[in-house]
Amino acid sequence: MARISSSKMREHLKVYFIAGSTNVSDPLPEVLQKAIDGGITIFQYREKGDGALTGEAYVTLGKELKELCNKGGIPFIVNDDVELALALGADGVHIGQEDDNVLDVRQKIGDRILGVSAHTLEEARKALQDGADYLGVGPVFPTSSKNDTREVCGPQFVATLRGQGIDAPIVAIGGISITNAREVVEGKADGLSVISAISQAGDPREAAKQLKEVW
Ligand code: 3NM
Repeated sequence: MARISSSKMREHLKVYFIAGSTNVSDPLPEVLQKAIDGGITIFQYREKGDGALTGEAYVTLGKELKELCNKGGIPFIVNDDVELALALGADGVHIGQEDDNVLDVRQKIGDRILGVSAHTLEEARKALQDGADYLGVGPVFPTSSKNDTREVCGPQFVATLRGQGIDAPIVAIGGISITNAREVVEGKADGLSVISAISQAGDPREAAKQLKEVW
């Protein structure tokens, strides 16, 4: 296996759904299946926050979600847990600046996909140098799905990074909805990453479909 190409990575990033059991009112596998039916292009299992599953329940849910992604033909990414990613045979891992060291994670996961959150030019450069396949940039808008975000950077920050020579695949995150998704696309991101726009939607399938149509 070789590292994923930038062009393939960009295709996968288009509609990037992130969720854990605390982000949904219906069972997450049901919501994920609807999102897959609506056309999401990648999924990240992010089990965080009050009431997050631990132990066997955490692993069992991950296994079920991974199977749905496999059947749906989309990559399954695990947030910030290399051991779980390896145990489940995930397609990749996403880490933040506060998580494990990028070089260490790259070494542990081999050629699997590695995504890294970056909020400045320096963080972006370092993450890519150390082995990231894509960058997560945000929050581009205010979000209520994560408490400890950095300051809102706006969708134009992605274009700023492009102007500074970062041409790696970038997915924008934070407060993205169908009403502002076009601004993100125009800001030169390769993908839209959302939690609530799909997980809290009355119809997750339709929400995913509409986000896909923005492209
Ligand atoms: N990371 P929603 S913002 C998981 O800025 C996450 O790095 C962010 O959720 C960052 O789509 C965020 O509901 C939450 O706003 C995104």
